[in-house]
Amino acid sequence: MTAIVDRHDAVAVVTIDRQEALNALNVETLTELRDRLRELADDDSARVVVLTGAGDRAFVAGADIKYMSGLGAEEAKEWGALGHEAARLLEEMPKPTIAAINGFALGGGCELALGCDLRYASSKARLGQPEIDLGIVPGWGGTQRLARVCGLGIAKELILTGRPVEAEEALRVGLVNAVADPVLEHALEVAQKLAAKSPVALRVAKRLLNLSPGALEREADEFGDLFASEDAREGLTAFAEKRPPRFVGR
Ligand code: DAK
Repeated sequence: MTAIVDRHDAVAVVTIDRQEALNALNVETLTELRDRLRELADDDSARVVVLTGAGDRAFVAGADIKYMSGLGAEEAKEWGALGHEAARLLEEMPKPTIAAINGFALGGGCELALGCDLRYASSKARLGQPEIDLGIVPGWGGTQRLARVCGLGIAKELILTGRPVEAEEALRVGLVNAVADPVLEHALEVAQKLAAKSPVALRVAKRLLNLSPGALEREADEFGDLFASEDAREGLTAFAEKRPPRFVGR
């Protein structure tokens, strides 16, 4: 099991545990995560959901690049849909969701955190959307949610350059709500406070706050198409081969 649920009274903590790959998401882990989130969305006894990573190095270091390097355009769309569903469940389930970011939150990891209603980071956390350096783009809602959370200017800088940010900068640009150590303890404190509020009012508040025109489907489509490019193949392969990518522009 790589997506584990623990209960703390009415708070459910979901821990992604694939530490040998810094909790990067392969199909098995992402499917388990999606299934646990589906269950928690329908479970009235879980009033708040906290998402975190196992160990002290990573929240989620992204989608599994080695797995993705073998994907064709159609498979990439399916893979994209799975990640989109997980992020959408975090964003839309009728109860608050909190990311306790205990280390690297890169690529798909940052996108899962962006799906959550609240984000808290440990002082060692590093967040970012480095997909551009792999010849691809954020594909699990990052282009839309990062802009919504931090503003278009910050989102463009972070997505176009791929530059990761440390916890303090993440706080300054509004990417996280607070920096706290130990971060899970802080997230649990907030979660317990939310669990004591009216679930009905929380559900409605969350639904209203989320009202906005969506362009997420477009992102999913374009991401899949990008997988047919030589540059995506090169960027993803170069990571596995531990060498800098040589992009050719097609
Ligand atoms: N995937 C696979 N393995 C990973 C990984 C990842 N994202 N991140 C780390 N690992 C593995 C490393 O390969 C290494 O395994 P071994 O080589 O020892 O077997 C192990 O975890 C420890 O990592 P390092 O040795 O690299 O540790 P360091 O402290 O030196 O560096 C690091 C830590 C986080 C800076 C580095 O590992 C790194 O740069 N990792 C990659 C981060 C990244 O680029 N993440 C974004 C991935 S792209 C889609 C939509 C969205 C996406 C995909 C599809 N569709 C719509 C289809 C999302 C894309 C992404 O998330």
